[in-house]
Formats: sequence, structure tokens, C-alpha cells
Amino acid sequence: MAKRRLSQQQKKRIKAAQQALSASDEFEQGRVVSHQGGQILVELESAATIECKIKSNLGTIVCGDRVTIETTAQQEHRVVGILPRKNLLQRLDGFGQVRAVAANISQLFVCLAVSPEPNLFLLDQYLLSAEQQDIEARILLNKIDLADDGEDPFGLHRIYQPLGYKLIETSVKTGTGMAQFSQLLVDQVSVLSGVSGVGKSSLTSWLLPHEKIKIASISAASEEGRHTTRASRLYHLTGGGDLIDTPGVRGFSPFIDSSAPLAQGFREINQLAGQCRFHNCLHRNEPRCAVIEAAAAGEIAESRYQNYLKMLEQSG
Ligand SMILES: Nc1nc2c(ncn2[C@@H]2O[C@H](COP(=O)(O)OP(=O)(O)OP(=O)(O)O)[C@@H](O)[C@H]2O)c(=O)[nH]1
Ligand SMILES: [Mg+2]
Ligand SMILES: [Zn+2]
Repeated sequence: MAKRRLSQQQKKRIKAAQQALSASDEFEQGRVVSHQGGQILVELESAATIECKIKSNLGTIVCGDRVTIETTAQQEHRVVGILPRKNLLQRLDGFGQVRAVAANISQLFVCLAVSPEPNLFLLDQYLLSAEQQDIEARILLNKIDLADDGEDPFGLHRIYQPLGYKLIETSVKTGTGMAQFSQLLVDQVSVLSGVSGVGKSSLTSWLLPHEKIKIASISAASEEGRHTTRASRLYHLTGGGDLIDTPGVRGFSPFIDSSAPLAQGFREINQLAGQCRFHNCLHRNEPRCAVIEAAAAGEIAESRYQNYLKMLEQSG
């Protein structure tokens, strides 16, 4: 794409406008706590929350964004600028389009449940996506009260703990693991993501009993989620830190950057890749591949290697 050159005069004008923007009393800064339809809720530094419209051509605005707001003479508020983001969590929608979920976050909880049963392919996609977006991912297995025997249901500890992923088991129903969960949230900006019905809003509501948070009314083991939460929402936790509850994802929807080598999103594969005979080895069927050898020897979990191959196939 041809770069557009700005004349000296244009540059001066832009700089002057930016200085005027930051110096003016008419502009305030705030943080987006929710965005639904054309309506944005912004929390100001004074802790007041105001409804804002958005200036056209501003691009996507999401929960966690820091924004500049203009107030008109008619006392209408309008978001006119987005401050630079530390990071941006993205996902794919049902049409394969990239959608922003939340900005400026410090950790992502991939939420799973004993029922609906975890999909490890989706989990590995999430972890890959988090690695690519440089976001700390943690795994949460909720509804542990429904597990038959307490010992590592679905083998999650066996597979993911050696890779360095923090894994916690919770039950909103019995309170199991909730103290540990609360502890992990202190002073962090955390996002709860996962399929519908795993209990993201139930977890949020447990932590914030005074907030009115919509939760699916009945839980039947065989039932798919009902997509109860419709828009992401950022809440402040009493112990310090913020929590963003998101709507359940449909199908396989974490955002994966296909221009980056897939192996970089699989910690154990990435670690071995340097030992393969070919520097551009895809660890599929190449001779003297350290990854294939490790998978055959059981040093890489079968599901992880198979999911890597499946993603490789889908990306090409
Ligand atoms: N047994 C059991 N049921 C739970 C637990 N946590 C949540 N549930 C139930 O699971 C169902 C779904 O909970 P929600 O919190 O609405 O799930 P969600 O992940 O927010 O779903 P979406 O908003 O649709 O994405 C509700 O009926 C909850 O009561 C738990 O720890 N144990
Ligand atoms: Mg919900
Ligand atoms: Zn290899």
C-alpha cells in the first residue's frame, strides 16, 4: 500500500489539534466498561459512569479501552479518541470476521466446565491465540461439583501443568476453588472466555453479589449453552482488580494469526523446534523431527500433537 505523505503544514495542524485536545477542559478521559449496539458506557476518573455515542470512523471500541470523551453544549457525550492499547484480545465471529473482545487486559481465563464437557481442541486454539497476542492464559474448570471422582477429570492437570499453565478447579455451587480464583484476580484485569453455559457469569456474580448479572436459569447436563450474556462487561472487584465477563463463543472462534508459525503457540513444540533437522520443519512428516520423536515417545501429549496437526491442516 502506498504511504500517504503528510505535508509539514498538515503535520503542524495535527500536532496543534492534539495539543488542544489534551489541554482542553471539554475533553475528559475514561475507560469503557461496556459496548452494546451503538451505546458505550464509559467510567470517568471521578468514577461516574456515562453513556456515550461514538464519533464516526473511530474504529472498534471495546471493554477496557481508554478513551477521550467530548461533551457537547447539549450535555451529550461522544467518544472522540482511543488511547494506545497495551493489547487487544480478538476472536472470530460466526462469519470468520475478526472481532475485538477486550483491550488492556492482563490475563485470560479460558473457562471450561465438567458439563458441557471440555473441548480440548478449542482449549488449544485459545492457548495458541493467547500466546500469539502475548496474553497470559489460565485454565479454569468450573462445575467441579459435577465430576464423578475428584482426580484430574479430563486429564487437564496431566497435560497442561507441565507446560506451565496455571489450572484451577472451581464450583460456584459449593464454593470449591473460589478463594483461589479470587486470589488470582487481585490487581489484574482478567477476562473470562469460553463456550456458553460453562458458568462465566455465575463466577462473576459469585464475586459481585450486589451486581445484577444475568445467568442461565436451568442447567441440564446434556444441554448446550443458551447464550445468556449478550455483551462484554467490565466489573470492579472489591479486593482490587477488574473482571470482564464475555458472551459465550460459538464454535471454534478464537482468533489465530495464520501468518505466524503455529508452533510458536504450542509451548512444548516451540521448545523442541530448534532440534529438528530442518529449520523450517513443520513437524508433520519430516525426517529427524524432534517433535515427531517426542510425540512418539509420549513426551508430548497425544491430544496436543493431534490438535497441532489439525490446526496446521486448517491453516493451510
Ligand atoms: N452444578 C453447577 N452448575 C453451575 C456452576 N456454575 C454455573 N452453573 C450453572 O450453569 C448454567 C450456566 O451458567 P452461566 O453463568 O449463565 O454461563 P455462562 O458461561 O455465563 O453462559 P453464556 O452467558 O451463555 O456464555 C447456570 O444454570 C448455572 O447455574 C457450578 O459450579 N456447578
Ligand atoms: Mg454469561
Ligand atoms: Zn520438526
